[in-house]
Amino acid sequence: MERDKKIFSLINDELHRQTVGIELIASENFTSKQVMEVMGTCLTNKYAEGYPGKRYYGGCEVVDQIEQIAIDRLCELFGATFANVQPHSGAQANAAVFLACLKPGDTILGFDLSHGGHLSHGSSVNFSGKFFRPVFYGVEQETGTIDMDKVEALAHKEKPKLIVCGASAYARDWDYKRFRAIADAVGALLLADIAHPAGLIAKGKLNDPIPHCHIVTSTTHKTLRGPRGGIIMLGNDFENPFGEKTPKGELKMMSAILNSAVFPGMQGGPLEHVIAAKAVAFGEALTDDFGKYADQVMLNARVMAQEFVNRGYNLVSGGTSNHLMLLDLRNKNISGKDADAALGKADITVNKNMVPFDDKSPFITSGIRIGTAAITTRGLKEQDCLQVVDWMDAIIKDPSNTFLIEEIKAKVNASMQNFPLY
Ligand code: DSN
Repeated sequence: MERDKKIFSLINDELHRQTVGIELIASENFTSKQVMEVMGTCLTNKYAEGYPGKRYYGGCEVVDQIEQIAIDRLCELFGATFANVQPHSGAQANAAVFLACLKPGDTILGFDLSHGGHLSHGSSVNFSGKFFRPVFYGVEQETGTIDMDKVEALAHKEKPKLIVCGASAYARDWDYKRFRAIADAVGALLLADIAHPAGLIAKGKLNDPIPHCHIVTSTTHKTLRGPRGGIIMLGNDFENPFGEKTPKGELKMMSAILNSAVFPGMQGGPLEHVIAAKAVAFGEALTDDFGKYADQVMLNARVMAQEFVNRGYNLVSGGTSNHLMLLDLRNKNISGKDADAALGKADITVNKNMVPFDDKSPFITSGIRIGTAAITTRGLKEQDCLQVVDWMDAIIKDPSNTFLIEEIKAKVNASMQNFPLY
């Protein structure tokens, strides 16, 4: 069969783009070569509806082993007692949890999208906000952080069935223990969506949700540096179905209920090529090297955040405790959209982002979100991060100076040659 030149040529264009630029989108990363290789294998040909040992198709003896390895490695990585590695994405994982635990119209308490939350935690434009009754906590205007007393008061007022902690643009750690105390007090289940910080949590660099949250979901491709996909985990709450910790009788078979919520509830056949790549990524994350990467991700983020502060930038919450920061550009006289576009012209990729209490629309925004996972994978260290901030600051201060942007772009491209991608 003739090779599809058009598509391969476009893939080459994308590889070039990723190679020459500085990737600062907080939800992106670069997988290892072997993770990518595994995704492009014959495993994509296989249908395997069901779970290892309980499939609806013949010929699953090999993929059964692969999926079981992925499950076992994931449980080892996070100290989980149960894992489902089939969700196609984080949003699918969350949807499966809602399907398993809620009835239409039930109340969910999540983090406000406009304060840094995620669409799938109850936003009105997402199914989670249409089928359930969402209420939201947010951050304080003065501090940019969550006031747990206010979360507690809201939970007592609204009596949610499910509380969600986790975000897409929150630069601080989560008090899972306090969230659990609140959930217990109002009889709610607690879900942590750790899509962003998963790789940092896996290596013990941030608070651990597993001992405190009934259910934990994540994506696999952000700080965790795996293929695009989702996962669901349980800690100890449902280990002893009849024990004191089991919150509700009908949830005593939680692992079975979650499995059937993913398949057949939300999805059909699992993507075994992606599950195999997840297994490879979990294996990589179990190594000591991954711990060093996690440390460097956080160090790079702290160095960048401090440098932005030194240069007069307002950061939501004043800095960062994880891999990302949210710059409020309102004192810089430029919108998130325009900053994103100007930086993009110099091959520095960020995303425009609403800031809490934003007066601009989600298409314009007052902020940009910056993350350090991808540049850290690439090998950038603290000094390199200072240089990146210098380039960004120059462009943000003078976004229509095409000569300056071209000059910085050339420097960016030259500098990235020192950090080979593959
Ligand atoms: N919300 C996206 C992000 O963090 O970029 C992921 O769904």
